Amino acid sequence: MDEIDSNTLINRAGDFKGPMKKYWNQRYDIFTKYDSGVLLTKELWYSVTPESISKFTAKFLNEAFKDSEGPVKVMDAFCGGGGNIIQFLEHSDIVYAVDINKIHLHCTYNNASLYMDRDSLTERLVLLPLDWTIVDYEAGLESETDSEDSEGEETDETYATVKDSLHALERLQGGKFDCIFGSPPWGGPDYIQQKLFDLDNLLPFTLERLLRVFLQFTDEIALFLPKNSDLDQLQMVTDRVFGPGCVVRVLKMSSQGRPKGLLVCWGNSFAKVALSDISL
Ligand code: MGP
Ligand code: SAH
Repeated sequence: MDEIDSNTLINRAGDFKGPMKKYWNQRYDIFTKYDSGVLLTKELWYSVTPESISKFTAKFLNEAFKDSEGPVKVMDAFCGGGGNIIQFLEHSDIVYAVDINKIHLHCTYNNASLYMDRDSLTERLVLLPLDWTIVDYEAGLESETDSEDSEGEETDETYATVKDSLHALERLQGGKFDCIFGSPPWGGPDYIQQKLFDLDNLLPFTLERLLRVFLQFTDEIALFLPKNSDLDQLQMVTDRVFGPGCVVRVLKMSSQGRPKGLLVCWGNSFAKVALSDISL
């Protein structure tokens, strides 16, 4: 039985048992600089976006927003181990990295610092602990928890507290984002056991709720979703959230010739990008 906790940092071949072994074997596809000191928890090992896909995603976003006024500002709503963040930093100006898990925010910072100098990170990377479940898309912000309850709340070394989340939301509401990207949890390696992945099973919300929450910040949203996602359901959710006739663009993403996931994009800026304009 595999007893390693999902928040444990693992980095030796012997730590990878059963279904986890393949992720260790793919470590240089996940981070080409793996040997420079990459930090990943067990959960991150199976969640990080492989580097070639993150690179393409960041170039695709850059192409979509290159003509926007001012610096290009991107939020990764589930930054994890920084796989996507590193490439957003290469191709955008200001990058906000959000995650519920402070260990993961630390991994993001550590891993990004292997790819670029710390001065650049200080100027262009904003790390925010935030639990998205605090946001209620119907009532605006501050849903399940009253902000006054957070007064005097104890600190938590692993997960964002209510106070952390409210503070992060204040920061996020002050900024105009060109787009939000996110690779939310799919429920772990067993996601592939479903013939069609039910998009109501994404975490921490259904796809519909996730989109409604993100629409409070921007109309341009890109998600990295399971390769077996139910595309009929995707269209239905798109119609419900954005209205019939709205285009959702779906790109199949592979690494080393193997399909890994779908880059799913909503918004006019994504619709107009010609793939031939993206250098690979
Ligand atoms: P995979 O499908 O579990 O493995 O993950 P792989 O290597 O495709 O297996 P194969 O046997 O089909 O070759 C593929 C990629 O999907 C990972 O590298 C992650 O980028 C992403 N991914 C996988 N899982 C289980 C998750 C998850 O739970 N959350 C998120 N955000 N991404 C995941
Ligand atoms: N794209 C990332 C991996 C994302 S993994 C990379 O390439 O490294 C998904 C992340 O979602 C995890 O780090 C997890 O901590 C975070 N997460 C899960 N529930 C969350 C919530 N309620 N609010 C914010 N982040 C959450």
